[in-house]
Amino acid sequence: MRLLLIHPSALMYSEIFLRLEPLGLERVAAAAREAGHQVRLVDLQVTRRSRLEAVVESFAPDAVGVSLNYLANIPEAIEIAQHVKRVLPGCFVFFGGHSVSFVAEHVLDQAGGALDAVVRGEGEPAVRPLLEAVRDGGLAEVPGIVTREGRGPAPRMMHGLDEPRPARDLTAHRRRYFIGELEPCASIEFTRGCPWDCSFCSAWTFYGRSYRKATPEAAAAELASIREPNVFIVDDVAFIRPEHGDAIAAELERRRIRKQYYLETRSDVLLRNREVFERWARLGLRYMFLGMEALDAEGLELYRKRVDPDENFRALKVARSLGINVAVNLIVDPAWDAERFRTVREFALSVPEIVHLTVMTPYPGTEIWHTESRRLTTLDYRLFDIQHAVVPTALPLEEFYRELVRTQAVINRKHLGLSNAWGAARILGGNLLRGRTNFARMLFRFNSVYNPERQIADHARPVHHELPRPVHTAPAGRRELYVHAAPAAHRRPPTPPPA
Ligand code: B12
Ligand code: SF4
Repeated sequence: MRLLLIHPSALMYSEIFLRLEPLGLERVAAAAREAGHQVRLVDLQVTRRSRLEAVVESFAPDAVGVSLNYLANIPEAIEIAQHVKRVLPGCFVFFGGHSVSFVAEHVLDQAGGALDAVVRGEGEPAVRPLLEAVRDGGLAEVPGIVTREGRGPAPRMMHGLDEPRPARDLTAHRRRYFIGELEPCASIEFTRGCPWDCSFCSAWTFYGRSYRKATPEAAAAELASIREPNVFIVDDVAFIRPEHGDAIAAELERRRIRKQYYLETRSDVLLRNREVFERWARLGLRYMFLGMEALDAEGLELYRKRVDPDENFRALKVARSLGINVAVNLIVDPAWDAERFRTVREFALSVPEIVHLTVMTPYPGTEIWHTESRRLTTLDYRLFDIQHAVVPTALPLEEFYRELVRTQAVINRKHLGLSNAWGAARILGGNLLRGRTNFARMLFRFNSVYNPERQIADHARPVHHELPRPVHTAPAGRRELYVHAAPAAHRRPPTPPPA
């Protein structure tokens, strides 16, 4: 069969700092190709919509799958499905990915006849049976399937991550993927899942709190096959198991692989496993993203982060001593007043780290979707991008955005190195000389992307598709939130989080 896989556009407020390859979709593509299908992939983060339309006509796919990791992309995906059905009425259209797994039935209703199915959970084990069923019948038996007739069997979970290797050859324009000054940048996955259970996050509920690892040999072989000099490690929390990080490092040393890396981890993991991060710093680890989330103990407890402020600050010191540049994330509570924003600005300017701000947002699949008692002020999918306030703000909304953007602007001037003109000029000069323009563009785009008037205007756009209204009852048990019920082998958290 001919299968066309599509990744929607980048979200405006994130593409300024990064734009990364659609790794999940490349893995789904690889699984379909292994099953003998002809596969094309269009990534709208880096491809014009007109090109997609041309491919739909010339390739005339039998099936089209759209990746929906982000709620904010759902209206665009529905619109793409409608377009495909208009041009190719017989084509089977399905959605899959993280966010849509939590709202599958609702999206099927909203898309009407344009959408044939949603696949919940991991795409690799589902795509072969799905395409067979599209050809031969038996759709209701496909693991993870949801159609207008109802749900099929529970989604299947892969035992390991070594296969299939992402079909990177299917992504055109790979030079356009970047994160900060790491350009061009590929992505890789060493582990999948997270054993913690933060209340605002759906990473753990999607994988049922399971945790799986690639073998060090397969991880190193995949890295060796990547042409880009920079790599973003997509793991939710890198190097939870130090011996796993060490074993991959040993393989890289043996094969003499040298790249620059960016990863995400937690403060307690960095403190506990300092040596492995030190070894990776020698191998090229340049940037690290630490989810600090809150500056005070009260906030950390509210988000069930299971670290204290002291650990967070000690982790920053350790990263500095290893020469790793750190980006920290803080969650902006819409209840913040001007004084609170001022404190955060002061903090951000007092530390050498890059500070990111994301607005507290209850997502389907998170605990706070059920327990957050403040009423949602909007159900517009497009505003659920953690850059907009979707619950009431203590400040008038305009003032909230003014404070938010002011704080981000102060932080970004620092982040982009403008307070250190020589540093910025060096990076910029080097990148431009090498023909890399993403970083340069990013430097100049900040003011056009981040501005309070635009954020306010986003709230006034006509809304065609809305999220379902949350049911405000705490789930009977956390398993009710899971997409995947983890098989016993993967169920035990590798490092029990402290009580
Ligand atoms: C890496 C990552 C990113 C990367 C890469 C994104 C990209 N281009 O793919 C970067 C850093 C760019 C990023 C950015 C953001 N991210 Co992000 N990201 C992740 C993370 C940590 C891992 C995703 C990943 O690559 N996993 C590995 C691959 C192999 O798995 P996968 O993509 O999930 O794909 C599998 C399945 O989902 C499924 N699947 C996927 N697509 C399809 C399609 C079909 C047809 C089928 C059948 C199946 C299928 O099969 C795949 C293989 O099993 C997840 C958390 C998580 N653990 O999922 C958050 C997560 C997806 N991100 C999140 C958020 C909020 C964001 C941002 C909005 C944050 C911000 N403000 O900057 C931006 C928005 C990005 C954008 N669209 O412009 C939220 C999603 C919230 C939501 N419900 O909408 C998550 C869940 C994290 C969280 N804490 O809750 N992100
Ligand atoms: S540690 Fe990170 S990935 Fe894990 S549940 Fe918390 S926020 Fe989500």
